[in-house]
Amino acid sequence: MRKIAFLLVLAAMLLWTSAASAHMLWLNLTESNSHPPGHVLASIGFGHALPLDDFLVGSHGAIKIDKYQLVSPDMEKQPLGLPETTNYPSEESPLKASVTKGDLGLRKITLSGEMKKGTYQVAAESVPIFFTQYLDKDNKERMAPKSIDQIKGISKVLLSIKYQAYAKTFFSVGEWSEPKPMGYDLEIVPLTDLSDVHVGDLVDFMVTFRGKPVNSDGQKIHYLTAMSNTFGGPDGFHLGDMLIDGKATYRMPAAGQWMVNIFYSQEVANNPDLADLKGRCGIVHTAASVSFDVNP
Ligand SMILES: [Cu+2]
Repeated sequence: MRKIAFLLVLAAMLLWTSAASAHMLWLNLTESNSHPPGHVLASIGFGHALPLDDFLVGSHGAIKIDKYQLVSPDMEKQPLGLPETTNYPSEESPLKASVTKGDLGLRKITLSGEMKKGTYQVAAESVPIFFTQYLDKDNKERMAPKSIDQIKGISKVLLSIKYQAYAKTFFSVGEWSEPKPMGYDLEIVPLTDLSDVHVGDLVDFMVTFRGKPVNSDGQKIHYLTAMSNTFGGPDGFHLGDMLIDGKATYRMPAAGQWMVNIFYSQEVANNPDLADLKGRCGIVHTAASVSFDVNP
């Protein structure tokens, strides 16, 4: 039953009318230095509004986390434990509001003097999902959370999608070092020290798909968007920079938590880079985000 509910919200989520209605996946990080050597708290954000919007499985969208990790400057990985996606029943209250328990991957990472200096990444990636809408042998419309090659008796494929999302955030111990790519299909790497960004500073990002810089050309324009809970977010808009040779730049206009995000969609047909997905799906939707703080 839970699986069916998950699939229904997934189907709803995939019927995006625009990227603005799509749910984003991101990571939150707060640093606490009151008790040296300090700690950080990490959590997973999902939905539309920073820092926390909704649970990972809800009535408006759903995502399953595959990996949630702390990564050292030299790419040693420590699993943080997957968030529970149990759908706890809502408790009705006499206040006419219902209360639901949940888990957004809240983790405390206590620092120590023996840690390697440099930039640590907190990274999450979703379970890749296939979704196919098709006509069966009797021309009846059906949906399945599978790739085309896993379904028997298709007479016509109406829509077939692969979807995956990646999210990263960073903190530095001692000093910032340029974070290495995680090796994700869609990867955003900051080219600027994100541990000390102030209003008015320029920040640069490199965006790659399967290792190649994402470019805008005569066929397609790709944007990296940026939004904050202090700028754009509350009014429902974001800043956007067109990706040229993978690069996007912003001059940060306000202090607060910021998230850069990209939704990257490609057709599998005639794309030699996606040859491994041929016969499995028609469209690949991939999302990636990086979140960071801007100081006044
Ligand atoms: Cu929503």
